[in-house]
Amino acid sequence: MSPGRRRHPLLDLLHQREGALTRDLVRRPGGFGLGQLPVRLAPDATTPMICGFCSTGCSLDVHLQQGESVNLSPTTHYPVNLGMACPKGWEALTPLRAPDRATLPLLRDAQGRLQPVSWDKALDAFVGRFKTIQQQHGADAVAFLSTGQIPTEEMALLGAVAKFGMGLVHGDGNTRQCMSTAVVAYKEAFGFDAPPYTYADFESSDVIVLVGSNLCISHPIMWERICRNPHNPEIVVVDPRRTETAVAATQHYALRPKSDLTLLYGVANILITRGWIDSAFIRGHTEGFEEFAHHVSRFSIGRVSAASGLTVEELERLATTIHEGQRVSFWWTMGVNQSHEGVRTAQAIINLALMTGSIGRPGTGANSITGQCNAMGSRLFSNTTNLLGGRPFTSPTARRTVASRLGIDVTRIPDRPGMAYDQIIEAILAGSIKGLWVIATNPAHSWINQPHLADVLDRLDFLVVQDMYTSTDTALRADLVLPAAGWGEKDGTFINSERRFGVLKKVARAPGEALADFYIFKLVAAAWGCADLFEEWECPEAVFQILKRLSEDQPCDFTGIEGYRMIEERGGIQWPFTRLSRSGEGERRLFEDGRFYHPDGRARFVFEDPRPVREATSSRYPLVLLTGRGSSAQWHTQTRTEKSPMLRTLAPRQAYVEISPGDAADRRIHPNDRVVITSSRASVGARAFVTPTVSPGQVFVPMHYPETNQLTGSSFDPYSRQPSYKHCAVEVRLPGPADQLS
Ligand SMILES: Nc1nc2c(c(=O)[nH]1)N[C@H]1C(S)=C(S)[C@@H](COP(=O)(O)OP(=O)(O)OC[C@H]3O[C@@H](n4cnc5c(=O)[nH]c(N)nc54)[C@H](O)[C@@H]3O)O[C@H]1N2
Ligand SMILES: Nc1nc2c(c(=O)[nH]1)N[C@H]1C(S)=C(S)[C@@H](COP(=O)(O)OP(=O)(O)OC[C@H]3O[C@@H](n4cnc5c(=O)[nH]c(N)nc54)[C@H](O)[C@@H]3O)O[C@H]1N2
Ligand code: SF4
Ligand SMILES: [Mo]
Repeated sequence: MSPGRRRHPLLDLLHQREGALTRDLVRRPGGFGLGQLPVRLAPDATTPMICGFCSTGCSLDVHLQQGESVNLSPTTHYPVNLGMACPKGWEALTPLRAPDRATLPLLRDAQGRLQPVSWDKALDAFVGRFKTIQQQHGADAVAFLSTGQIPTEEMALLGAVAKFGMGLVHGDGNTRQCMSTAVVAYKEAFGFDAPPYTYADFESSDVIVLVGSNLCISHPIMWERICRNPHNPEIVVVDPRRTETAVAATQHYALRPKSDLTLLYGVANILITRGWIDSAFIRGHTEGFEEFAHHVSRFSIGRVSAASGLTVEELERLATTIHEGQRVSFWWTMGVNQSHEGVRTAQAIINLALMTGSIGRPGTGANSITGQCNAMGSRLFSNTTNLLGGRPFTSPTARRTVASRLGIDVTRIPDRPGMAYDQIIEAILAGSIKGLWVIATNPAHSWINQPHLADVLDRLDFLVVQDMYTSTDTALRADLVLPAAGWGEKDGTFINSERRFGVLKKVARAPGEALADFYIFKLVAAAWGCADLFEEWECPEAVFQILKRLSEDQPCDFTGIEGYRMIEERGGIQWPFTRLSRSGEGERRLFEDGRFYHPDGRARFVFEDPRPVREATSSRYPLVLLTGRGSSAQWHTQTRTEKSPMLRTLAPRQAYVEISPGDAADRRIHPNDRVVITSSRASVGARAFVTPTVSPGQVFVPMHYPETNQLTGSSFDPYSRQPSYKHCAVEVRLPGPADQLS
C-alpha cells in the first residue's frame, strides 16, 4: 500500500475543524494533507506578504495565476522596503519547488535506511519512542530545538504543546546562536527585551555607528534606508574586516577581533573626561553612572590603543564624531552578539547611548539588529527562555497569569526555564537527554564545533527532524523526518527588527503530504493525548488572538491589533499597540518619555572587566578565524538559497578563505590555490581568496559552507550562552601529500 493512501483519523478531525474547504479535499481520491489545501485567494490575485528570510521584514507582492503563485515583486508602498528587495527576496518562491522537498514522513528502518511511512506510522513512532524515553529516563529526557524562521503562532503552539502538553522542560532555539546576547543585554539595561528603534531612525541620524554589522550583505534593504538619509551622515563601521559596509562608510575602525569591550570603555572614558555627556538625561533616567565612570576611568587612551590596535588619533576621532553628532544612533549585530563577552559588549554600546542621551529621539538609539525573519517573535512567544509574552518561568505570578489566560492548570507550567542550547547538547553527551526534536533549524551545519556535535547527535536514542527538505545535514541523521510546508505555503505573522508585525500567507500548496508546522504540532498534540488543552488554538489567527491576551500589560502588549486584516491595512504594526493606542500608522520608537521598563523607570549602566578569549592564537595556530555572512545571495546553511540557479550564480559554490596578501605570501599561497585550514578540531579544504579586506593575522570563512563550523571551538558568553562563532585559532597552508580533502 502506498504510504499516502491511508488517512490518519486525527487528520480527519483537523479537516472537519477546518470546515467546508477541506471537506472537498478529503473527498478527493488521494486528497490528504492540510498542506494540500487550496490557496484561499482569488485565482489571479496579487497579494502582499512578508519575506521569509531576514529580519528586515520586507513586503513582497506575490502574483497568482489560476491559483498558483507565479512570481513576485517588492511591495512599493510598504513602509519597510519602499519597493525594494534583495536577491533572496526576489527568489523567495524558487526554493519551494526543489526536488528534494520532504513530501512524506520518513522513518529509519531496521537496516538503518530512511523509508517513507504514513503520517499515522510517523506519529505512532514519535509518541511511542518519546514516551518510552520519558518513562525510562524522566520527562526531561526529551528536548526540542526550534527556530526564528516560522510564524509566531507556530512557535507559540510548539512551545505550548511541548511544555504544557508533553511535559518537556528543555527547549531552545537557533535564536540562541543569534540574539540571546541582545536579549540579556536589553533585559538587564532596560528591564525588558525591547529593541527601541524604528527604521526611520536610519534616515534621521546624523551619525550612524555600526558595530560588528555588515549591513550591505546581511540587511541590504536597511542599508538602502541609510542611503536615503538626507543629512549626509557620518557612517562609522567598527569591524576587524574591511567589509562591503566598511568600504561604503565614511569612517572604518578595523579593531583587533574581540577588543570591542575595551574600545567602547575607552571611548566612554574620553567622552566623560571631556564632559561630552548628557548629565540631565543621566540624572533623570539612569542608574549606576558614577560606578560606570569610575570603572572606565581605568581605560586610558594608551591602554585602549594597545588592546584594539587603533591609533590614539583614531580613538579621538571616534569619540569626537559621537560628541559632535546631534542625532547619534548605535547599531550592532553578530560581531558583538557572537562573542565570549557579547552581553557586556552590547551593554557597553547601550551605555554610550545612555550617557550621551542618544535614545528616545528620532535618529538615535542603542539598536540591536535582529537576524532571522521572526527572531523577535521567538524571543517573546516561543515559550523557551521566556514564558509566553516575555515573562519569567520562575515567577509564580507570571505562571498564574499565563495559566489563567490560557485556561490551563498552573501545575502544567514548568517553574524553571529550560536549558540553553549548549547545555542541551552537553546533557545529551552526559546521557540525561535521549530524545531530540529539531524544528526548522540545521544544527549539523550551523552549531559551533561540529566534530563534538556529531559525536553528541550519534548518542541520541531518537532524533526527529521537521524540515522542508530531506537533504539537510541534520535530516540525514534523523530517525524520523517530518515533512514541513515552508514560507509561502502557510499563514501567520512575523515580527521584524523594529518590532513590526507583518502577515504571511499561503500562496502555494505544499508538495506531497507536507504539512504546515502548525498542523504538525496539532497532530502531535492529538497523538500525545493532550489535544483538549489546545482546542482554542484552532488555526493561526485564533492563536494570534490568544497571544494578544498573553501580551496584555507586558511591554509588548498588542491588544489593540484586531487581527491580520488590520495589520495588512496599516502596512504592519509595531508593538506596543494597546487598546488605547490611537494609531498604528507612522513609525514609533520606544522610550520617548525617558521611562524604561525597570520598576523605577530607570535604565541601568551594566559593565565588567574584559575577559580573555577562550582560544588564543599560538605558533601552531597563528591566525584568528572570523566567520559570518558571505554574500546577500546566501542564507545560512543554504538549504533554501542553493535551490535557486540565479542565487547560485551570485556566490562561490565551494568554501573559500579570505587571507591577507602578507599572510598568503608567507605561506606561498597564490590566489585561488586550494588550501587546508586547520584548527585543533579539524582540517578542511578551501580556496584561497587573497585580499587586503582582512588584516594580517586574521582570516575569514563564510558560515554558509559546512566546513566552517568543523573548525570553530566551543566558547560561549557566560550570561547569554551565545556561541562565540567569530574567534578561534587556525593555520592555513598548502595541502601536503597526506591531505585527503574533498
Ligand atoms: N545574506 C544574508 N543575510 C543575512 C543572513 C544570511 O545568512 N545571509 N542571516 C541573517 C541573520 S540570522 C543574522 S544573525 C544577520 C547577521 O548579520 P551580521 O552580523 O551583519 O553578519 P555577520 O557577517 O555574521 O557578522 C558581522 C560582522 O562581524 C564582524 N566581526 C567579527 N568579529 C568581530 C569583532 O570582534 N568585533 C567586531 N566589531 N566585529 C566583528 C565580521 O567581520 C562581520 O563583518 O544576518 C541576517 N541576514
Ligand atoms: N560559524 C558560524 N556559524 C553560525 C553563524 C556565524 O556567523 N558563524 N551564525 C549563526 C546564526 S546568527 C544563525 S541564525 C544560525 C542559523 O542556523 P540554522 O537555523 O541552522 O540555519 P538555516 O539554514 O536557516 O536552517 C533552517 C532550517 O529550517 C528549514 N526550514 C525553512 N523554513 C521552514 C519551515 O517553515 N518549517 C520547517 N519545519 N523547516 C523550515 C530549512 O530547510 C533549514 O534546514 O547559524 C549560526 N551559525
Ligand atoms: S532584505 Fe531581508 S526581508 Fe528584505 S528581501 Fe532581502 S532577505 Fe527578504
Ligand atoms: Mo542569526
